Formats: sequence, structure tokens, C-alpha cells
Amino acid sequence: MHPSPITLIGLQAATMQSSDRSGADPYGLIQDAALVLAEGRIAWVGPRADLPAEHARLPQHDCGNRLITPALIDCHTHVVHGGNRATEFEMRLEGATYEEVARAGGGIISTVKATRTASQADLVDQALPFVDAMIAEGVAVIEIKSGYGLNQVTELRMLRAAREIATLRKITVKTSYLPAQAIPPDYYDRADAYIDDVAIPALHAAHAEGLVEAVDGFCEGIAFSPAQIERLFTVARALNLPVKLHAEQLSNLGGAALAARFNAISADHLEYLDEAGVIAMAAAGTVAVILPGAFYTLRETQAPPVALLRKHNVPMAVATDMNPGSSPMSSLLLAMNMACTLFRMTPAEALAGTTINAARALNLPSHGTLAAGQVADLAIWNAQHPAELAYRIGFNPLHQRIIGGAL
Ligand code: DI6
Ligand code: FE
Repeated sequence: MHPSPITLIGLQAATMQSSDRSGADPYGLIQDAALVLAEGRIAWVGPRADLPAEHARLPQHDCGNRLITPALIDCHTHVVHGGNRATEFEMRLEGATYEEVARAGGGIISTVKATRTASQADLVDQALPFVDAMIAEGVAVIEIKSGYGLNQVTELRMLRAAREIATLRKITVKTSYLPAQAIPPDYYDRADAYIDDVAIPALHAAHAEGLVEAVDGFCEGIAFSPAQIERLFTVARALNLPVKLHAEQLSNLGGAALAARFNAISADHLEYLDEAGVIAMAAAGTVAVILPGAFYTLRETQAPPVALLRKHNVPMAVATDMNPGSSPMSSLLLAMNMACTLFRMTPAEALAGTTINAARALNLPSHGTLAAGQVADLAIWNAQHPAELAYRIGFNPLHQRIIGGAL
């Protein structure tokens, strides 16, 4: 059942349709806009003065001279997990590095322990307050990864929890299976055996259950080598599943180029990415997902090569990376602000990064822009100019979220 058709007026629209983020109007702005919503989609968008006669008789809703954008999309989260790592935060403040904590059996592995003992209901209950915080900021789509199970039963439980969240809230959830996030203690020094015994068999099981929309990995010295990731990606390709990769976060192992060879929909983090990796991503159409929350939390000093990504026209997305260790941050608006302040992205790039380019990173072309035919997932803001969204710190300007055309 779709809501009845309606025309929204009293709006300035940031359509995010402009392909030139450095041009005069990187937001694709329409002053005094009208949007016709019908059957869950945008039926028409343009200047109100041009509203076609066929739509003029619909009921109108005056939005009070506000800004409308596509609803936001958080394209990289680990919001489903057990426990938290506040004590690790304390350890790091006393001088331990993220890698030292990980090598001492803390870090991701401590979340694995807490996740393995959690039921599906526990995982959902723990995730919902964070999901609600995202919704309150105008988010309509989130990606949720597995990766804290590292055994078949828990990886699948995490993905089922992600699916359940989509039934409990008005939010679209895209699932990514991330078996190769860390080497579990029982496979210490046997990462290849872990890929064969757990990661690949669980991929087949999760895929058979319809739980996987993309396959992800962590290519890093403290995680998996390019050769190990390649074996996982080869199976993903055989199953026709898109891949994405945590690449070049703490060092450069050529992960982004590997991902590009598999036509990855995204490569994420990328602080240590070099120009050859950027060129490979550009050729493959791989989106660069910029994650300032992890950079900030780990007090990294090398920023991702935003200027090179721009130079080679690699689309940039921005996400929270919400997770209990390296990015305990659920605010996508704050991620946008950090992308600008820490990485010198423009507010227009930050908004494209949470709309059109985040949609690309999730293979969701029906979302992330205001155009006829797009899903009517929209955000109305107490703002006049779209740069205000990335500009404020710790203030939520959301007026209203519209999901599937329903006010
Ligand atoms: N990189 C990250 O930023 C997260 N996973 C990954 O591979 C961190 C996850 C964690 O620290 O729990
Ligand atoms: Fe991550």
C-alpha cells in the first residue's frame, strides 16, 4: 500500500544531480521547488512554476521554506555487534596503539567474544539505539556488516540481526558479509585455513539463505593478505556477489587495486592509497569510501588522498564506520563535518558522499538523488543552504524524514 500522491512545496531542493562537484552549483539546486510523490517514488521534481498541470490538482504540503535533500545513506557500518570497548579506549589513552591492543588479543577479537555469546535478539536490541540515532539524522539506508562472528553460526546470526532491524524500523538495510575482518584465536597463524574452513563455507551458507548483498574483507598486516582476500573474492565473483574492501587503512598492501580488479563497488578507508591505486579504482568505477571517524579515533596522521581521488574523478562517499573499536560514532552528519575539517573535502562532496555516491557504493541507483523515478526517501532540514549540513557540529537540523513517499 502506497501513501496517496502529494506535492511538496515551500522548498529549496538539493537534487545532487550535478556531476561537477567543483562547478558553480555542485548541489544541483532548485529554488522554490516542487516535488510530486506517488507510489513511493518521486514522480516529478522541478521549479514550482513549471509544475505540470496533471500534478497541479494533487493535495499540496507546504514545507515552510526549508531545504530538501535525498535522505542520507550510511554506506559503511558495523552497527551489529556485542559489547563495547570503552576500556580499550582507556588503554589507548594510556599509550597503547590500535595494533598493539589487537595483537594483545583485545581489539576486534574482544568484540568477537562478546558477539559470539549474544543471541540474535541481543544483537538487535544493542544495535537499535544507534540505528535510531541515525534515523533521527535523516538516514534512510544503512549498510551493516558481519565480521564479529568469525565462525559460521555467529556470522549468519549477525546478518539475520541486520535483516531483522529492517523489519523493525523504517530503514533500508544492505548487508555485507565480512568474514575476513580478523583472524580468530583458534586460527592463529593459520589465516589460509580460516579462509578455507570458515570464510568460504559460511559464504555459501549465508548466500543460500539470501543474507549477503556484498562480500567485504580487511586487507591489512593485522588481518588478511591480498592473496587471502583474492581467494574469498573469487568465490564471491562465482556467486555473482559484488565485493568491497577495507583497504590501505594502516599501510599500503595494494588492496584497492586488488578490489578494483574484482570490479569492487567500493574500497574503504584508503589513508595509505597511492596514485596507482587511485587510477585502478577510477578505471573500475570503484567508489572511495572515506571514514573520518576511524582516522580521528585512532589519531591517524596520514589523510586519504582526496586531491588524487578528485583529480582522477573517483566518486567519494562518506560513512560513519560505526563500530565499537576504531569508530564508536553513529552520527553521519558529524562524519560529513570531519570529512571537511580533517580531509578538506567540500561540503558538497560530503553531501554527495552521503547521498549519490553512498548509493553507488551500495549498488542502489534508485536512491541518493532527487529525480523522477527515484525512491521517495527524502530529508527535510531546518536549513537554507546545503552547506549547513556539514558545517554544524553536534546539532541536528533534521525537520522530517520521508520514507517511501510517506510523510
Ligand atoms: N577496519 C575498521 O575500521 C573496523 N574494521 C576494520 O576492518 C574496525 C573494527 C573494530 O575495531 O572493531
Ligand atoms: Fe569498517
